[in-house]
Amino acid sequence: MLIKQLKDIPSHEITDERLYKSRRQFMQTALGIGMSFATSSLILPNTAHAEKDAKDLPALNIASKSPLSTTEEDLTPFESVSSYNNFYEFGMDKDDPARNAHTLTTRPWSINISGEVAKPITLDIEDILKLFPLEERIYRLRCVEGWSMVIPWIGFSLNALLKRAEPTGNAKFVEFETLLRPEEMQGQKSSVLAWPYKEGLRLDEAMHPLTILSVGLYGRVLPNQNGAPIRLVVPWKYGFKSIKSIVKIRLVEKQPMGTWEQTAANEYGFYSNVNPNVSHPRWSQARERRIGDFFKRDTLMFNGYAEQVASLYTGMDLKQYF
Ligand SMILES: Nc1nc2c(c(=O)[nH]1)N[C@H]1C(S)=C(S)[C@@H](COP(=O)(O)O)O[C@H]1N2
Ligand SMILES: [Mo]
Repeated sequence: MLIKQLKDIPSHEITDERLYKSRRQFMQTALGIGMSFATSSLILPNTAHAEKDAKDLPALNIASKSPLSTTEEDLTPFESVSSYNNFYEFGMDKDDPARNAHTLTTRPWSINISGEVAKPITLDIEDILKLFPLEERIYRLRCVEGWSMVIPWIGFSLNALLKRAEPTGNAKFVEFETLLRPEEMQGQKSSVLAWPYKEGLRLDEAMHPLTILSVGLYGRVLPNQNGAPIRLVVPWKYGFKSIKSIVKIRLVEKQPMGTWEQTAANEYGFYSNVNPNVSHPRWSQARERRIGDFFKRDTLMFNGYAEQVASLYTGMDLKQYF
């Protein structure tokens, strides 16, 4: 079953990194580009529909810069953040989302919060933008594939939204769901994943102040390819937990099953905390390449947020609960 699913996944996701690199180098050579050229210049595709510049997008009203930001590292340029993406609803290659996500209409848009809550609510995105003061939060994002970025998100803590629905004592986990609209999300016409995309967090992870809902980056509304109009960002977990274009949030008693866990449970665990000591079966997680860099760097425990989040996992064997 797994093999069947995997045959649809592009080769760079299933070959190891050495092969991927040599394929890139082969492509560079084939294109007549010198090997000495850093991979970063090749990685960034030409995308006719992608915003060339953050200034092409509407600006957001930002109330403050969060003290929870990571400030010691260079930001990944807007052009890379908005052109090198994983968003399988728009295709499986890194440049597909920037090319295809313009078909998504992000208004009207609402998020429904239901399940184990005293006050189920549906909030319109315009009301969300009025209700919650927006902060700039600079976070590292690390994909399980071995690349990373540093992104100035605009958003607010998820706990502010969840508290409005008043979770009951039975709420132990939170499940998130992406929009299902194959007319506008061409990737949903393929069965490479079970749509709609879903992800889950434990309630304490969801309530942690570092966990945000993001509505923008670089001071502007989110480019569609980054999960417009609203997406999750959980900086100490692998990128796939940060689900995009959310329409449903459900508080539940039992641990929910995320789309990637459902696709390959031996590869993608429920927790998926960034952990250099626990390898993915096909890729070591010890090192990573920051987009734009040539050399790899060491991956940090909990992606560098150990001080804030390690206590959530006290006493847990993180090899078992990967
Ligand atoms: N709905 C949805 N959300 C998603 C994905 C996806 O395919 N569909 N990909 C995930 C993965 S694997 C990563 S690494 C991040 C990438 O976020 P970015 O493109 O904004 O950097 O989004 C995550 N959220
Ligand atoms: Mo990812």
